[in-house]
Amino acid sequence: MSETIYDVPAAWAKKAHLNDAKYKKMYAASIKDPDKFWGEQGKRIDWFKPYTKVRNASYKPGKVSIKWFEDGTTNVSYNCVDRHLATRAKQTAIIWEGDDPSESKKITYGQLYTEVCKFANVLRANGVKKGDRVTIYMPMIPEATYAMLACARLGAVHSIVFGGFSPDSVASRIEDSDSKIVITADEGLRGGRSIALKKNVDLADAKVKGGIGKVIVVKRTGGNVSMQEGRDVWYHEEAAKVSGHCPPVEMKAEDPLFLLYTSGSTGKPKGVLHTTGGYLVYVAMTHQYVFDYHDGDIYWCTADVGWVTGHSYIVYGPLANGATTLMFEGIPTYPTISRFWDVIDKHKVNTFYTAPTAIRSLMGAGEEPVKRTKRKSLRLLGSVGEPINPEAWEWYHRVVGERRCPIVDTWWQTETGGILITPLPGATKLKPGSATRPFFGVKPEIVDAEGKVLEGAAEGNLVISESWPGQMRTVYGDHKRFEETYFATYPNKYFTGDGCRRDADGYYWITGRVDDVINVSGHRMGTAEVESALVAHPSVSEAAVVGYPHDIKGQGIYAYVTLMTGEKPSDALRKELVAYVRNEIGPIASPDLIQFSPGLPKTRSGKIMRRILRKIAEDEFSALGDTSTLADPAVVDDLIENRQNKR
Ligand code: 6R9
Repeated sequence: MSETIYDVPAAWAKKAHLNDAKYKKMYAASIKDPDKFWGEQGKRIDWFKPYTKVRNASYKPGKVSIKWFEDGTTNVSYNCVDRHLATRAKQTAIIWEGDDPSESKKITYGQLYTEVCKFANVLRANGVKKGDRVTIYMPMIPEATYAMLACARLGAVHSIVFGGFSPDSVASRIEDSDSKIVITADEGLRGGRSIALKKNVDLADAKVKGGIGKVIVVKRTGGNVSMQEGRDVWYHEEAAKVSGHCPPVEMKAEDPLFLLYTSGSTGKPKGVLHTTGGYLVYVAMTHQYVFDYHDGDIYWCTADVGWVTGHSYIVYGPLANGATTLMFEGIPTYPTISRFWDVIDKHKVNTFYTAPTAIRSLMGAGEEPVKRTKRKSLRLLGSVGEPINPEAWEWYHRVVGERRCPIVDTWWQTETGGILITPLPGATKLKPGSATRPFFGVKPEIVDAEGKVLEGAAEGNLVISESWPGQMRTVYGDHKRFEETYFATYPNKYFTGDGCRRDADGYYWITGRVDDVINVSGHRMGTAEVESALVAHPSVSEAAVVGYPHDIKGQGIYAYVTLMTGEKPSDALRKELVAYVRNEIGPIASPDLIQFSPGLPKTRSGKIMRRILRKIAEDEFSALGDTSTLADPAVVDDLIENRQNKR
């Protein structure tokens, strides 16, 4: 395979924190003596009581336990806010860019301190204590960050639910996390359209056993909402009653910081639990090195705080480093398709971190909408969420970055807390489509189906064989599920669920999920979740969902649906099913294609053979493989004949 290699630009070699030799030396040291390496790195945050133990992690079957810096105490909110006050009180912490380009504001570290303290005092006045879970269902406004840091300040555990999720999804996450309180806004605003967040919380309340105890409502649009006496309070009214000081609670390194629900192969989304000390050390360090952060940089990650990328690289990593982080409420195409580039010019953004799906959709509009902007401030580009195809990479590099900006293609997961495989600007030569090399302390391995570790150039499943401080600690309330999902497939290794190839230069190329998770526009969706939403519809008897290649989204959702006896397939029913799934889970789960099929390919023991359904959805009829174990091979001919065309 011919591949282009991009050298480190000369301007970068001079100013970057790292070069290739330094990377190699530090990497070797991090693997040889992790205790020493992380013992030093842990000092990048402030501790109330210093740790004496660094790492205490075991992946042993039945005994998985992960602890870092366990006897130290600290507070995340203190590290992201208070400790910067002496030197940065007047420096901008957050640049907020509203959905409407006429709306933006800057929040200094001094103001951030007051806002976070007020929010914490409001939470406390409304009954929140250390260890309580708090659900946050918010648009991309500064109050979302204040709320996160306020929880951290009190030692409460936040669980953010993405604003695009349905009332059902909100309800099941509130119930699973046993949150007594929800923070929301009257409405969100995206692309000129409002999203009825408060109304969704009202609808969710009816579905939560015992109901929601308390709802704090931030006023964003001033839209009409109904407030329920005794349950709902306005944030601005509560905030007017409290002081702008609130002492941070002393937390143990392994006390929980947040829960974030993510989709897996089976069952309901799981609550990924991250803790205090190790997580903060890891996100601060990766933010510094991966984005080659220097004081004065204007840094923009376009994610939503509802996803892990927003947690680690809009809020915690940048703020721990005293950076200026840009928070964007809107979408890339509103009011025009030049919006991203206009915002870069408006705020003189130096580092821009986005998702391949956004790049592919903007690519479709050609170069002109980019070229009409200057982008002179840009120095570094980043990508996250899914494999970036080399065409999109090249376009991003050539058109957006005018060949002077390196691209960091960062591979990681909700579970990993921070970036694990990535180029480091200044140190790493780039190959379009490759996440390149492991970050410090990360030991990736490629294994075959039997778990044999493959050496040299190889392709197989990606596992990580040592612990790193940002790693998730458990599935909330279900440690057994944690062990079974991540540590049972390949004993003594963390299984990522991703396929991967390592080339002769030791570069890693992520090939996508190898389990029943599909990645739609960088968002994870379990096929089982979409299937259970479909079969809940009265006309549906059975459903099987797979991913298929989609030009913009990366993967689209392809659903095979068997109807109840007597139900007739129709376009109207197809539309109804799409709307039904949107309503059950949220718009990101909408099936792109629905094929009505009288039967699904099953083994004689009744197991659906997804491999075959995947191949049909991918248009690879010649590669169906062995179909001899099928109970009724004729089903396959019907499926091929009636396959849905790609849009
Ligand atoms: C951070 C985030 C995780 C899954 C992961 C993988 C895919 C993320 C990627 C990538 C190729 C990259 N993924 N970054 N694949 N190259 N640079 O996205 O977390 O939402 O949990 O998704 O996303 O398949 O396993 P999350």
